[in-house]
Amino acid sequence: MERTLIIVKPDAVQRGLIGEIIRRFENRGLRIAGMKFMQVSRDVAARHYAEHEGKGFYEGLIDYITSAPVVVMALEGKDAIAIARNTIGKTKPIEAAPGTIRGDFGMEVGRNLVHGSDKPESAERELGIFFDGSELYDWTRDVDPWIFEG
Ligand code: D4T
Repeated sequence: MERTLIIVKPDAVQRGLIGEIIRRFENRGLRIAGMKFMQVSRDVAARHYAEHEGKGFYEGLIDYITSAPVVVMALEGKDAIAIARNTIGKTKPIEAAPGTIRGDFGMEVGRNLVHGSDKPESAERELGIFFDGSELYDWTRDVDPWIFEG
């Protein structure tokens, strides 16, 4: 089982899309291991987006992610990182396929609704930024054998 860090970004929260976005991940089969509603501080945003520091879009990115509350989630499942990424769609909504979150609700890269970790090392690092170990739960669902082969 793999875990990934998902952020329902400020634009999605403002647009009333929290439920719609969680529904898509739940429908896919991903299991929620942790979830909270919070406002991201500039310090936390800088840690999360450290790899982009110095890029032209960096300041706008920090302004955007700190502009209003977000929902952060730890989702788990086999290949959870890749599964979540293709549920979200390509970074630029113009390239995102219809049926993906960004392909169905997004127009601009700077308002792309959702974040999902891109690889296992990123997931581990990002989960550590947003969650204490005690906020992540090991549990199973009765339906899991009907979603995961074993
Ligand atoms: P996030 O991290 O928000 O899930 O986006 P991605 O993982 O899909 O894409 P990323 O790390 O390459 O970009 C992080 C963040 O920066 C914004 N961005 C990116 C932007 O405003 N302009 C750009 O040209 C790029 C590449 C959008 C997502």
